[in-house]
Amino acid sequence: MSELSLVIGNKNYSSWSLRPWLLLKHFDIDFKEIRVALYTPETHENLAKYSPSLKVPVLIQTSRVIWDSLAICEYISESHLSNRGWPKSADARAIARSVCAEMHSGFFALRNELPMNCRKQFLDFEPSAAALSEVQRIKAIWGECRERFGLDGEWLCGEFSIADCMFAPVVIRFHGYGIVLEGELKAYAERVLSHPDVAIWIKEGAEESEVIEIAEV
Ligand SMILES: N[C@@H](CCC(=O)N[C@@H](CS)C(=O)NCC(=O)O)C(=O)O
Repeated sequence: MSELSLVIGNKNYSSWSLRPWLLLKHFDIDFKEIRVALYTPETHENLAKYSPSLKVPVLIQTSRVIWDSLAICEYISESHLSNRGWPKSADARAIARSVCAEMHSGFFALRNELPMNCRKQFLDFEPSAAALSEVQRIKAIWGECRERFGLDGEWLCGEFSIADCMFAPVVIRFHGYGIVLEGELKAYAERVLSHPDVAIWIKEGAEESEVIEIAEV
């Protein structure tokens, strides 16, 4: 039996759940997936069984409970990867940590206006000025990371890292809402979308039947 369980929400909508799930999958770490459907009459009661914050994701390792996506990614990197969740070089590690923290604590317009929705493809979506300026900032982050660390590998900070997990749901959003990317940024987004585990998440999300009205645009 797997010693780790990851509690996640609906794959179609739960962008925070995708982040640690992808880290575990990419590094082939065995875990049990526990799914709690969000925004149903039973959600509160079901989340209360696992999650001190009443949110997903939550990682459970025997009696230890770790909640919040970034804390879970940090924990997995330390406990199961000898810190390989972060880039090797101190420079890349510093940037990876900074962009992950920026993602985790910001981009509210993007999150509100372009919620992750694996089954949707918008053709004429027009983000607000606030969301557009966040899109520009994300493009700048990706561009700078690829320029600085491109020689070390094909991911944001060279080798695949927590930074790619933190931005994977953003790639799905950009794809779904028709945000145009060019050159290296387009190539990066395509790489993320064709990551086998991301592709599985999107497929399974799109196959879910629940509709969460507040997350629909
Ligand atoms: N800061 C948290 C955010 C977690 C979060 O907002 N999760 C959403 C799903 S993506 C949730 O559990 N929503 C249920 C609710 O608010 O009732 C993290 O990084 O894990």
